[in-house]
Amino acid sequence: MTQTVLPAAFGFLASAHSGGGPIPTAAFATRGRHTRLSERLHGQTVDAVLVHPGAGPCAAHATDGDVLVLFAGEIYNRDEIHGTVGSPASASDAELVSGLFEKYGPHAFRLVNGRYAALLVTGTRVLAATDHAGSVPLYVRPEPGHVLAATEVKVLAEAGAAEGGAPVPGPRRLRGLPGVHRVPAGTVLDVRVDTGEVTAHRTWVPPVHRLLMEEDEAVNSVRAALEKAVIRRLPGAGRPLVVLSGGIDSSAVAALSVGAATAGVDTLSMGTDVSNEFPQARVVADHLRSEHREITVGSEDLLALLPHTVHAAESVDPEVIEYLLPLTALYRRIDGPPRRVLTGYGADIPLGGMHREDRLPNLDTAVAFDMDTFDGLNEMSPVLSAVSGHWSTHPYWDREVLELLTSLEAGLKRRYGRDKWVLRAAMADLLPAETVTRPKLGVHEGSGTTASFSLLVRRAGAAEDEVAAVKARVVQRLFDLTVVGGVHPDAVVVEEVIGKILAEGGR
Ligand code: AMP
Ligand code: PCX
Ligand code: MG
Repeated sequence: MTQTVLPAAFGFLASAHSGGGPIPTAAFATRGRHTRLSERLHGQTVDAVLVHPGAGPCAAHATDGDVLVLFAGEIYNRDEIHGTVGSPASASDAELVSGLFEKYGPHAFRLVNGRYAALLVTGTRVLAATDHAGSVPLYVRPEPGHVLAATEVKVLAEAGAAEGGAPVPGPRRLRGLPGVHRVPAGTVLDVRVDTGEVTAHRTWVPPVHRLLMEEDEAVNSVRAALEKAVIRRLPGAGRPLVVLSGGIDSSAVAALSVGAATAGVDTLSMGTDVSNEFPQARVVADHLRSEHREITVGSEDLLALLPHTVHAAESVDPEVIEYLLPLTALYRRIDGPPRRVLTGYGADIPLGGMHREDRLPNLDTAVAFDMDTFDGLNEMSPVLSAVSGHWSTHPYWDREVLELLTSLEAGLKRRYGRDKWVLRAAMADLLPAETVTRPKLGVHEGSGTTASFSLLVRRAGAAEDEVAAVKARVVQRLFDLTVVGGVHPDAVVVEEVIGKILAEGGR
């Protein structure tokens, strides 16, 4: 197999300080090699650990004069950025950010279409930046004279409570972790290291306007944007892996990958002993002639991975954890060298795919609500696959694709009685007719995950009307144990956690 091109780093921990300050141990869930660096700039010193795939030197940092950039993830509009900063084609993503900063200052991050978290240290400031979707989580703990930042919050939990510091505008605090703040999606937090003072600048907001378009124009725009996003996610040689459910979202990604990847494409489907969608995925794999594999996970084994899912995603949203549990199980079963994994995740958010009724105002309300509330759920976190060394990327949440899909008027999303009509029409020539027309269940339904988790809670003694509340408390408790408390997920027995919660009753 040809070498897969992966991001220079998957994550980092950094400590910027004007005086001293301990750096916590880098207890990432992300698997990879650790590269340490220590840089003395004019006004502060930076100690950092980058976690990265592969054995070579780590290119995820760049220093230019008094500017240091740490960069986890990857940029998808490298060509445009080269054009504006005039950097050599070989420039790393960290160097591109450094070049953009020299020209635009903190507005540099408004120009990047990527899947990344970045830290830029200069003068007495630390800029902590997320991509438009906040798809690589980033956390900061600012206090006067010392700023800690990391792509996994469990790493900062190790550092203990901060001793105060200035109030932080915008960013949400974290459950059980005083002094730690999450950088919101599409935001640069500008932290003054000497005072700990923080200013937040938005670099992206979800579109709230809607576009009226002729059918053909909408269909062609969606096809072109998605194709470009897939191509940009397949740099250089190598064989991508598409996680394929057989629904329109992931089948479209698989079809466009087959067109773009010269080395061929692998597809992978998961199911459980309770339920699977293997036949639907097989139809697509046969049509595309991908190298296809099916993985069956027992539902007991699946539920035993709840602590691992919360530990990796660092999310306390019980629904999101149900979506991510089957994917976590799937990623953990991908063995061998690090892979580049493409998914169809997120298509249903701007297209209103989970909203199964006909009225257009309600559809647009659902889209607007989901676009207003995705931030902080961490559902696209790369850590989910990085625990087994793989890099995942989600073409529907490419900045250009997401902006287009969100802004299309609702009647292009639901049309002729079909959900996600514009996407289905855009892919009609590349996929079997039955794939293009079939409505599909969500991953949590198709794999039986929601039902299995409900059954486990019911068996432990919860009444039917308590199930949702108990699930929410289980997920919170798993967060407290594995993310805040540092307990290894292998050491957590889900049944015991549920039992304790039920024994505590209403508390
Ligand atoms: P969904 O929107 O529920 O289909 O799930 C989001 C994404 O997760 C899909 O677009 C696929 O990339 C992936 N996925 C969902 N279900 C499966 C499955 N059974 N096997 C492999 N990948 C899946
Ligand atoms: N999905 C959806 C996203 C889940 C909804 N998230 C949200 N509203 N923030 C998708 O792939 O678009 C499923 C399983 O469906 C995950
Ligand atoms: Mg979907």
